[in-house]
Amino acid sequence: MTEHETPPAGDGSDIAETPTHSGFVALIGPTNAGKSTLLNHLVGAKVSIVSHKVQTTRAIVRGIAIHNRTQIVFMDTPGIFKPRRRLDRAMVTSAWGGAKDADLILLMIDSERGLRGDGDAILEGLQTVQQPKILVLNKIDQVKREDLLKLAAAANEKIKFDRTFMISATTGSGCGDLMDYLAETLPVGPWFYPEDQISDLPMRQLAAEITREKLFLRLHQELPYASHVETEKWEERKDGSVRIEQVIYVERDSQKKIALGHNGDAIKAISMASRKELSEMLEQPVHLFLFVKVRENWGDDPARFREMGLEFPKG
Ligand SMILES: Nc1nc2c(ncn2[C@@H]2O[C@H](COP(=O)(O)OP(=O)(O)OP(=O)(O)O)[C@@H](O)[C@H]2O)c(=O)[nH]1
Ligand SMILES: [Mg+2]
Repeated sequence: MTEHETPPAGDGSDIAETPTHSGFVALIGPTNAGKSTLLNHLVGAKVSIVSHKVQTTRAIVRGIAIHNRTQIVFMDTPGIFKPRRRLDRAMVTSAWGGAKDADLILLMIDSERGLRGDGDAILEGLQTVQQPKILVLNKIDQVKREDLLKLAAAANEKIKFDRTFMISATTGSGCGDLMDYLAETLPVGPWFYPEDQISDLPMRQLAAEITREKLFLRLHQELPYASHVETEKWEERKDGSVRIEQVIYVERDSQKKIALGHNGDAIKAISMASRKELSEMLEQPVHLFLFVKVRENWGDDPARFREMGLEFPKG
């Protein structure tokens, strides 16, 4: 552990005496609790996609923030729920895997929803997890204070949390205290990433995620869950623009029709929204080409799981 006592190389200024701190914080919780919203808020940029629908995040996304002298690597995980499909199982396994790799576990609960649904089962699952745990009650803009206190007491009865925070990931209320606590609590050690890095997601993958977010926002019922987006081509052009080609995989021809929409309306709207966000993010003009392909068994294809950064569950 000696390397944990040296400040990072090149840090020979007057503050070199103050040791740096660093560590991994896993954001876990039921789906739709607001984990990705919090990650983006704390990192100060969009690194993980957000939607009002459940099961938006599919694999672990790391977002990196610096607070005082501490580099905090947040691991946004897929929400934990009762899995049905192979993809569901891979998502839930990845979430618990994220918890195992962390220095500290942040359990996020939607205060409006409380422990109903998957909350109770997650608290039970956490009992065998060794790392220090904190409870974060989110969406406090939606509930009464007395209900929050009751919820905090009920959760703390089941698990020994080191601290409980009450926040709103959308307004930022309570997030400063949370960051102060994390910065103080994570161990002394060198930073894991360069100072200006905010995510470990390759740009091609983030671009595919941005399109998937637009698809989640625009399409309904089973379609978002039956689809998957990959970036196939990324071509920087001499004029400073970039040409990006992406494929939206769906499972059936009927879904392809819905994804395209009447006269191509749906795909046009998805493409426009995604292109707008991508060009803002990349700070360059983007030519985005979306293709919808039917691939009946993409949900059982190991290559698709690899592309998403998920282990392929056998059987
Ligand atoms: N009112 C309110 N809404 C919030 C807050 N935080 C998040 N939301 C909303 O909750 C919904 C779900 O947010 P996400 O960040 O996608 O939730 P998640 O936990 O990452 O969900 P999964 O990836 O599906 O597990 C979105 O519509 C957010 O805008 C909050 O503090 N207050
Ligand atoms: Mg999420």
